[in-house]
Amino acid sequence: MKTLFISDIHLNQNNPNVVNLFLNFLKYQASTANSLYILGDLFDIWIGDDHIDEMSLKISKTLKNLAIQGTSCYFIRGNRDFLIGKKYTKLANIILLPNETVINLNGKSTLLLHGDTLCTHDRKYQNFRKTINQNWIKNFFLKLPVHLRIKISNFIKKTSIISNKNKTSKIMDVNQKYVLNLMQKTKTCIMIHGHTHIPMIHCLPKSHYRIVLGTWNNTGCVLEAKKNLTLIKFSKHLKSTTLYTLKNFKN
Ligand SMILES: [Mn+2]
Repeated sequence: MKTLFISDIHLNQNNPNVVNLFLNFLKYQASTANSLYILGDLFDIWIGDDHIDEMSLKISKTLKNLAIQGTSCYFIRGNRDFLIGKKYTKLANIILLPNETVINLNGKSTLLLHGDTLCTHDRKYQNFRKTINQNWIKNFFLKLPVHLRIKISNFIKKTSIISNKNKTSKIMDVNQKYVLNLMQKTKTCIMIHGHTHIPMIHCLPKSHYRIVLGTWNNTGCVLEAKKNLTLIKFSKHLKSTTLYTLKNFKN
């Protein structure tokens, strides 16, 4: 029994190296697992299911093959691809999960989420998130012509990059207190998320763990759950390096 977790692949047709790295990962690594969980920001930008370009179509076909071959694939939306809808998830044969999902991972109650909602120190971002996640705004945006949606998305991305440059890493990181409260509220002892892009297994009090998945660029990052939990980095030839291991987490 093997379960894999990834996030923040940020697929973009202008970055074919990451696209190929991901396609290879699906074909040769993910296919050996029982389940694959993608915890958001699979795509760098998503402007609606009515605009499926060549790259996202290819990704959907490979994901669909994976499901046909027996690996169940689950998806939680990220802050970049929060507009992915039922049309695309159906096309790719991936199961869309709620933003916060609790699963049983080898007997441990585990909370899965993208991670942006944990960064509560960043008030400006949280307010922005709240605004754009309102249904009427999403529906309004999705009705705009494609070229306008691309323009707006690129503008938001550019503005956020500039604004993040002025924020300290503490502001952009997760709020520890919020994390512990959320784990208590959801009765979970493991939390797995992405978004902050720095892979790590954080040990929290009372044998609780927060696992952060890494972002993809020249290398990919995956959390493999078997008897141990292993955070792995791998290159395009799928040569892998173990970053961190949590041994016998079953006990
Ligand atoms: Mn993100």
